Amino acid sequence: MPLTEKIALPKLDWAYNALEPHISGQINEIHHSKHHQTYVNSFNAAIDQLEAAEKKNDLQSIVEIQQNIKFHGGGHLNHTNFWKSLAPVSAGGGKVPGTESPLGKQIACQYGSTSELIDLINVKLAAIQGAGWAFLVKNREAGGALDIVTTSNQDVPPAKYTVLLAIDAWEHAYYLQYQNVKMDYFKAIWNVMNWKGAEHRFSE
Ligand code: MN3
Repeated sequence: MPLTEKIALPKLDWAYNALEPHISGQINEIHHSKHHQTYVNSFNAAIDQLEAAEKKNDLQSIVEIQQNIKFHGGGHLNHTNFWKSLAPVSAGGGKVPGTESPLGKQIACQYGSTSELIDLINVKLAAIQGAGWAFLVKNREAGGALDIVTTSNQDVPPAKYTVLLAIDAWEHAYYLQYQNVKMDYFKAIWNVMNWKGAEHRFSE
């Protein structure tokens, strides 16, 4: 069955250069208008190809196309979560949840403090081999407990999780600015982390 509508590149809530100096405008522009757009286009093309292959009962193609759907569809979902996870400092980016907020309380309960949670996520980001993602998630099957999940390539977190924050650990997310020093990128990104959005998603 075809989808009822094509997926589209989401508009950003901020200008490409609004996260500077932590993430350069050049990175955001290429990342959004080229990389993410390619995931969108390739997913839409693969959905059409799947329909054609299904009509021909072409099993070999069906299997191959589904791998493309997983990769490009995952790329679209992960990047959509990534853009929502970022905010300019002027719009509250980097401002961690207060201890009185539900998310702040849950962080304190499980990790001690937001800075300890950030350190832990950075350790997991550093341990990703090759391309991948780290996510702060809420486990809806475990009473809303927080968890840190990493995935490879464009794999998405299991559906029982609500993504609160998504961090892109692919080289294309930092290389133009940070080159091989990816830890500097992982440290800098917390200055523009949209915790307000995370609090909203946590409370949904
Ligand atoms: Mn990316």
